[in-house]
Amino acid sequence: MNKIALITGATSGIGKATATKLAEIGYNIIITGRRGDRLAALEDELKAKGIKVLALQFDVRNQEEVHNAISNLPTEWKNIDILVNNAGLAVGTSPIQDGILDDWERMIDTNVKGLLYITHEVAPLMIKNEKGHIVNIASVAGKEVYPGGNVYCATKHAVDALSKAMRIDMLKHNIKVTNIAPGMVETEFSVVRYKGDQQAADNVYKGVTPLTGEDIADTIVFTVTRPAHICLNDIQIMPTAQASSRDVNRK
Ligand code: NDP
Ligand code: 8X3
Repeated sequence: MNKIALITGATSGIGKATATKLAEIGYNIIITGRRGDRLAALEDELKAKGIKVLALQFDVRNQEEVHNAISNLPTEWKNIDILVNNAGLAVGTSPIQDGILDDWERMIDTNVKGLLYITHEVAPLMIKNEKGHIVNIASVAGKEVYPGGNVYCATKHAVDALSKAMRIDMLKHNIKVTNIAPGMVETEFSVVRYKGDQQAADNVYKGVTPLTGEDIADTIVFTVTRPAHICLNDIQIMPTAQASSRDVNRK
């Protein structure tokens, strides 16, 4: 059996590109997400590359669904080598006093609690094998805060902290933990953040060449293919036209 990678949020953007690039170097892939039609289409695409694919449809916010999906993995899929904790989102850009509570719950439940639920199920499988690699997709928003970023930034600061904490907890089990902190990546991220307002989403990338999901996937492939004795702890990757959350060189 080839090595196995589980990628959360594989139906779009960074997760989809990562599933594709890991499949291209021979990993068998577990893809997850809520949208079943997207999962089925990706399953077919990846299988055409000659690897094995398992599609699991669940919401990372639902602890019971996460537990059932991972604890019922067929035996041959339990030896997960790589977990990419990618599922996540931003919703809204309101200042704190105008924040919509449901948006806050969605971000906290997905980006923090969802990541924890998955890791709580998968880490014991890796510990059993005394090897593995957990890649957490954080953000520049986990390194800085910016206007309207409040709760999203807080969730990504939490991911940054959890990456450091997991690295300590996993140390004696020979499990690597990598934190990846991208700047602007053009995916469905901004359409989700602006609740379907395509114009607002397009404005985020206006006048710059943003990163692509494939750029982040290339970085993840590089990270997980280092020799056993090397762990890349924390990678910040930005478009050349972006120095920080607020410093963007638009033409
Ligand atoms: P996309 O919106 O394109 O993809 C997000 C993915 O997360 C989708 O596959 C979606 O699947 C999944 N997802 C969201 N909520 C849930 C949920 N409750 N349960 C299961 N899956 C869920 O955005 P990106 O690819 O850009 O985002 C991926 C990660 O990268 C996120 O964590 C984001 O915060 C982070 N990031 C993004 C940046 C950017 O500029 N784009 C920059 C820095 C970090 P589905 O809807 O099918 O459930
Ligand atoms: C996504 C990047 O700058 O919108 O995490 O927070 S940003």
